[in-house]
Amino acid sequence: MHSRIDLPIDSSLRQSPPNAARRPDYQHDGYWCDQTFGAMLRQSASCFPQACALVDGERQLTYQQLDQRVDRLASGLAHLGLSAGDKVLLQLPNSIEFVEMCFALYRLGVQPILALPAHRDVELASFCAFADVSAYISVDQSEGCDFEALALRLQQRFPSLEHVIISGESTVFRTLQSLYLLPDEKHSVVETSVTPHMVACFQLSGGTTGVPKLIPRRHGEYLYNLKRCADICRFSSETVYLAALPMAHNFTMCCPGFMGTLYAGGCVVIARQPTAEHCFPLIERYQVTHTALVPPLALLWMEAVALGRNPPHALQWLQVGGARLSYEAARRVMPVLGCRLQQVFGMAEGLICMTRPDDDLSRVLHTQGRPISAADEIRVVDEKGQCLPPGQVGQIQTRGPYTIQGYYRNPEANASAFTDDGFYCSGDRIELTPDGDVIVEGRDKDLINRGGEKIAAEEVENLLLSHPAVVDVALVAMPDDFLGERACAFVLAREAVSAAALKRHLSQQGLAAFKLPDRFQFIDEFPSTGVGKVSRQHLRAALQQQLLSSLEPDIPVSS
Ligand code: OOB
Repeated sequence: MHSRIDLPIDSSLRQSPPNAARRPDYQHDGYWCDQTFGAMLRQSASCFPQACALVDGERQLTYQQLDQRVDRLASGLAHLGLSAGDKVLLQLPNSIEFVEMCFALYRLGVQPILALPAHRDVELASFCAFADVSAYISVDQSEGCDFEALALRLQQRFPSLEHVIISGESTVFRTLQSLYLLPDEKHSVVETSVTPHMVACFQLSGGTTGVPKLIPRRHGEYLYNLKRCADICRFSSETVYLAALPMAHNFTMCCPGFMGTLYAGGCVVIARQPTAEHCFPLIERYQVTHTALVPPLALLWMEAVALGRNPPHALQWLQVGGARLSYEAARRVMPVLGCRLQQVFGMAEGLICMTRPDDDLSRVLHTQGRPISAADEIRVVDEKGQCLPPGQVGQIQTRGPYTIQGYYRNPEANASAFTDDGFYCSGDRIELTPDGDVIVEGRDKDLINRGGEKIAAEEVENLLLSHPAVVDVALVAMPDDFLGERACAFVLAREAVSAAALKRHLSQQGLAAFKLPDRFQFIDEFPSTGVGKVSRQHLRAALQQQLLSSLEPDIPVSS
């Protein structure tokens, strides 16, 4: 078996006042793993050579095959001239190619910027503007997008983009598949000088607003992150993990994700789509034990069962994170999907909190768990930066062994997102329970300020979700000349329901009148971020657009 790092688990959170001691030396204190991702795969391949590592459609690879193919690919990439320290833009859909490419780049010390399949010119160009990117690795076509044309546009704007590597067919660019095909004598075992302290990859900041920023993650700390998650989630060689969300995302990659599964010797089943239609049959066929979803998808999976689809029987654990899972939705997971729920509050910048397998139900339904490391520090502060006691809601500040100290080449963002003593301020509003569990109340921007009266989107959303006709809902602020902001509820309904009926439902439950949404808008689908979270930014923009084109001075309640 793998050697595990022996560190205290679950000891109570360290609370420290602002501007306290210097940042601890996590490397010196033994938190970081003395290993690289390339070595981690090598170790798994030697422990479980014939076990199935990856399933992608009808293709399957053992650990030994994966390890060897990664070496071949690394050698092909080295032959192109890519070497340690180079940065590449990696944008592949969930596939064996994605996993192999990650490991090949990690082995070479080439640092991928982990773009999501949904990113387009705006995001990709901004990544190229922040880093000297020497290659773009993508697919030919996907979801109606011509990525070769996109690659040409990027190359015109960014001369450093020397190579484009396309998975699939290409007459213009080198194909990814051709990189495995060097004649044997040209393949050399790539000797790597990669150390645990080096940057492995760039994750992307993933809030629901703004263009993503680059987050440097190092081999040693990122491995520590995934091993702690894998240990807490009890991943083993028996684990079958379904990668349903984009594999480039921190949640699916390392919390514990597919990397945690490969560390533990389990099997990763790759889903091309996160829908119930696609995933339920995969879960049954491969006896998937674990998967991870964002709340809107968890709701759609439950809706699929409510509409008559058989629940995915093999599934033992569903991790839900990335956005607030309402209590109403959380309590339905077990009865509807037949599996246990684990709530995860995480961020690409570092801090991961999760409920534990042994937690009682109330803790799992009401909280987003506690940090994965004994060295994680969380403090909750008010607008003036003063620490608040447990039980009070404020802004989270966090510091720890795998939480970054700054974005890559972004002094402006760093000035506002990090404190002098190295704590990261994510903009989330949380409460800490006396037991050290985190309850996420929302983001700063989710608080609607209606003429001075504050409405927490979460509270109203929760009540709306308890209406039988409502599948999902998002409450966002709309600008208003008189009150500053008013509230608009976007509703995905499973059957016809009027705005008046929903308002009545809210009033009957005793919601203060000022918190009743000023407008209801029924929609068929929520705009989503790259990983499938509801994009409040898009909802706000849509409202803005409607308001600008509306001639009515006041805002009607649509029904
Ligand atoms: C995960 O990472 P990111 O970087 O895409 O997004 C981070 C942000 C957090 O700052 C918070 O605003 C929100 O997403 N968030 C949650 C949440 N988990 C994340 N908000 C409420 N409840 C939760 N459970 O989203 C991510 C990374 C690793 C694991 C899980 C999620």
